[in-house]
Amino acid sequence: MKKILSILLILFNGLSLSAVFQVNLTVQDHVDADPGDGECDIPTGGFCTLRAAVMEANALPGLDIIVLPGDATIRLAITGSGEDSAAAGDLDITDAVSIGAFTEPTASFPTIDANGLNDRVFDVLSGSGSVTFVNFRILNGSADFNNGGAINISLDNQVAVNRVWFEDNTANSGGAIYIGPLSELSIADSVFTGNAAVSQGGALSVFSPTEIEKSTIFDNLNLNTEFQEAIYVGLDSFGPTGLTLRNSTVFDNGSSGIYSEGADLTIKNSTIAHNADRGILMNPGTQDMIDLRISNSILYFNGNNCGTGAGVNKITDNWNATTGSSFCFPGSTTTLFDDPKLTSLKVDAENWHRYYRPGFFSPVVDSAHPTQPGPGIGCDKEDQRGVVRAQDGDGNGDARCDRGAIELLEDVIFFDDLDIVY
Ligand SMILES: [Ca+2]
Ligand SMILES: [Ca+2]
Ligand SMILES: [Ca+2]
Ligand SMILES: [Ca+2]
Repeated sequence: MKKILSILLILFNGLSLSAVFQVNLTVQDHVDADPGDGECDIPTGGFCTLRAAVMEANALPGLDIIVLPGDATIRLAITGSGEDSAAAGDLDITDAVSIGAFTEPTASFPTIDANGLNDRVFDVLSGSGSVTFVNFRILNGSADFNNGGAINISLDNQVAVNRVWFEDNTANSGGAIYIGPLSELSIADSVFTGNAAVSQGGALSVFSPTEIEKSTIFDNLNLNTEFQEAIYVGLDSFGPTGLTLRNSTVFDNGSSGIYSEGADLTIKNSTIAHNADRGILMNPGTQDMIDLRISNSILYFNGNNCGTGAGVNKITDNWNATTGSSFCFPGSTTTLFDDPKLTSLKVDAENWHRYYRPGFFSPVVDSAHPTQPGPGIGCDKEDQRGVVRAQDGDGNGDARCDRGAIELLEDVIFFDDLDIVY
């Protein structure tokens, strides 16, 4: 939060061209009366809706800031898909913008509800530049014959998603988010649940370099009859692609967790569990060779934890742990077990993240790569919840990172869970 506040202050103080629009009407959906006059105001009453704010921010050159009110449900209701000026259907973004409830606590995050819009929520059109979404929820976006139910990202954009909850969004590809070629996407501290896609990526479909960290991805659906996955990572002939996943939990998706078709995967300190079919599936497609780099991670109780076709270079002798076979994780540092001794599903105090925490006697505690937190093969400095790594979870006086998304706290060892059977 401090980081977001300081970024805001820099924006307020440093960029005189930035306009700040405070949304103050949420129960109705209206256009801006005069985009480009510097005022976010609807035709009558002098109010500012989210739609009017987006139209005004598009019309003003340069980065603008749209502040959403806390404890509000913003209802989008002006229908008309295929329109590209944010006046109808989805909110088209054509210029750099930051949108969010920047200073609100989690319990007061606003919800953008697209039920009744019959369109996706945000369409980041080509060349918008830097676009940031912070601190809110997106529900019920639908791009049923198109891509990206909540957010669609076209060429030449750098999109950051920070602490956003995506639920019940649907699309042909990328139920919540679709990113096409030649852009960048970074997602942090976010949750994807209940999203669905017809062809690819119940939660996300990515065709540009994408980083996901400290996020929860569960109960997303994919309705095709072939490979069905929560996160689809695709190949694009115009530019780089690939997915990096760190300190995140991917579970209970129907039916697989992550499917890469021709793109590299880098997975670090993540937990991939209870997905009905595969945890990870990789296929080089038209590529000669793609890389699977996975370290300090746990894959367990998926229908099949990990499968790859020929042509996948497994850079995996890196302190992973898995049930069943070590097919994807050859190497002496892989731990095979029948049961990782993690807790049943936990919900954090803010009802935001879900995760499986190691029990005190779990083999994943203090057993990640011995390098201290930092770049390279070692763990990151914080786990999925923001808990500082490394903690001395096994109480032997030597603090070392745990495998998986969650670091066992030193001071909870006396509260080990009754649901773990040793
Ligand atoms: Ca205006
Ligand atoms: Ca602008
Ligand atoms: Ca539109
Ligand atoms: Ca530890």
